[in-house]
Amino acid sequence: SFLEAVLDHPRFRGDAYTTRFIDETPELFARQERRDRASKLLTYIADVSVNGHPETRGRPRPPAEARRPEPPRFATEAGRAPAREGTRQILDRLGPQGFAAWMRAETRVLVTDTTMRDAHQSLLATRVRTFDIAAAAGATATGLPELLSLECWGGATFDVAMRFLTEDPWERLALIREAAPTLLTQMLLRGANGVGYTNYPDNVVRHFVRQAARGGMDLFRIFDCLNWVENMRVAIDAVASEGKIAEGALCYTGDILDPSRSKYSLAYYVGLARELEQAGCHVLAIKDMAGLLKPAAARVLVNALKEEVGLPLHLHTHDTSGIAGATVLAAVEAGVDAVDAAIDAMSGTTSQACLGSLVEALRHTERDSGLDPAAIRRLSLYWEAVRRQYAAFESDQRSGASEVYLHEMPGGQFTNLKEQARSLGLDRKWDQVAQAYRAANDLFGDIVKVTPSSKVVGDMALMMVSQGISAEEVLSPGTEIAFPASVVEMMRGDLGQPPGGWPAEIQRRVLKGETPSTARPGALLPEADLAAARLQAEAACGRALTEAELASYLMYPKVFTEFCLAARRYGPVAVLPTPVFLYGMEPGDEIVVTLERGKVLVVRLVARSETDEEGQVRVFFELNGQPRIVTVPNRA
Ligand code: BTN
Ligand code: 3PY
Ligand code: ZN
Repeated sequence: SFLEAVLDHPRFRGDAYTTRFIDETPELFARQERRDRASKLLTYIADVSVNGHPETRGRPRPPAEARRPEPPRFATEAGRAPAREGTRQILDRLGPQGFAAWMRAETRVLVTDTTMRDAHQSLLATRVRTFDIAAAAGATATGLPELLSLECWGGATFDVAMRFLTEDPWERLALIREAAPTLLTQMLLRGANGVGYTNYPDNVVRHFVRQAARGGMDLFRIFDCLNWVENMRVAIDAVASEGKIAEGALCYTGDILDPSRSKYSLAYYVGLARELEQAGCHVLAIKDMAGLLKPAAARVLVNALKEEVGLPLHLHTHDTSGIAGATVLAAVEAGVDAVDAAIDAMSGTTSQACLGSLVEALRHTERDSGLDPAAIRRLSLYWEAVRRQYAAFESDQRSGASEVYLHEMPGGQFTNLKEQARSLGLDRKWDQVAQAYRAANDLFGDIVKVTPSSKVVGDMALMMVSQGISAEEVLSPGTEIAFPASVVEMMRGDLGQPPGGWPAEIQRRVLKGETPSTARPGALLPEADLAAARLQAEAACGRALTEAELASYLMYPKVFTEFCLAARRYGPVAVLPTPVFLYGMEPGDEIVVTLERGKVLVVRLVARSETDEEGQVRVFFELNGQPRIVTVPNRA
């Protein structure tokens, strides 16, 4: 045992024992730490094997004969040497401004692979785990060395990792960074909302950006959910001062070719792009989060932005309507510098356009991406097998949906809201929810809908349908309405200002006499006291925290604290293969778990007992050949 090892240690048995014993014999304590981690993981495996995982209960299961995902090995098998210089090295060499000039000078179209962030956020409720992402990162970097970037972090992945996957987003970033040293990493940052759903104090945003940059993030796509540049400046400046790439995004809504949607005209977007350039962005993104940009409009928009703005242009769109491939190709013809796509098996519908098909479509043309279609196919086989393991999180959206032009829901929200409507018993009223979503948008004055403003519109739509309230009734003085809290906050000015301000009538109805603010919320919020927050967080978690962990706590105090406590109980569950994490093991199953490089556990589940009178189940394991018994409650 640990104690015996300590007592037997020559330093302890001799008289040389001092209080520095722990510091001077770290190997003993490291071994104990590993033993603790192994015991905790056995507890987790026993628990999930007996009780299942709360996230998959009652959901479809992957087929029993599912193939184990194996990332392709390019360097050894295909004779491709790992690239020595990729976009990461170009950024290090040239800095962000030089990098932007390099982007503009490239003839080929540059491509971002969104598989590790937006694709699974939009298709699988953001549930893809570090285990599967980190295993793909190295293979993607070697198989597709010509990529511009890996979008792999931020957006909803940050809180979902802690909240539902019991894993640390910072650890994910570190593993990706290590596995893909030649490619730019890319994240989605919601401006003053950071990776959360509400405006944070300026120093919280700055602290977060600094930790992300130091943790290996290179390219920050920054947007504001109302296209209010004022609310993006703190984030843009923070990224620039870390020497990283600030990509300012204009969120595309409406239809520039539709004269009746004049609020979101070509002139509006060109003006916004100029503001972003003035604000110091290095790259400009068209962020078409709902997939509303039609091919003809893409041609016009890209032409105008390339003409009027000096920044390289990066297009992001979604395939919700089924037409994203045409939009991307139109943008490429019009001279867009970079585009987003997802590996084939993770593309289509609410996700991005299909990477392999776009690469093929541009092959042997002037703007050939240089990416290898065979490598994409092999990576896609990996992702196909990964995706199958997440069957519990698939939506029932199997086809293109032109209804998106009606409601304009972002890719990540569409299937999510459908699920939410189902849980409220409104599944047969989906069409009404879609109509109400549009009506709510119009009540708010026709706004950009993207996290978190899209959530507010969704809350309002669900309220209208579940209570049977029409748009006319919302505005009628005769109806007393309890508006969702998120609606009250938005009308108060807590998310910032939309172009032209909030419509006075709905604002009055919602605020019931309270005075709204037009100030930048970050200018009103007091700076967070970081030292005090650290003390609080460390007391709640019972251990010292890194600066990055403090950044998690500042944005998500409750979620982070619960994650810390769950991790203390269950150990580093991120190292478990996904089927084991989600469903546990059956008697006879054996897995090999890598705790850290060179530290491997062989775990065999031998048998489990019946539930005893106390409601406990004993689970019999072999851990590296040694018998271990874990007792867990049967909660069923
Ligand atoms: C957390 O508290 O954040 C994580 C909760 C994990 C609960 C585990 S998952 C496997 C097992 N089955 C349950 O129903 N609960 C535990
Ligand atoms: C997010 O904010 O997570 C988004 O994906 C917005 O499109
Ligand atoms: Zn998106």
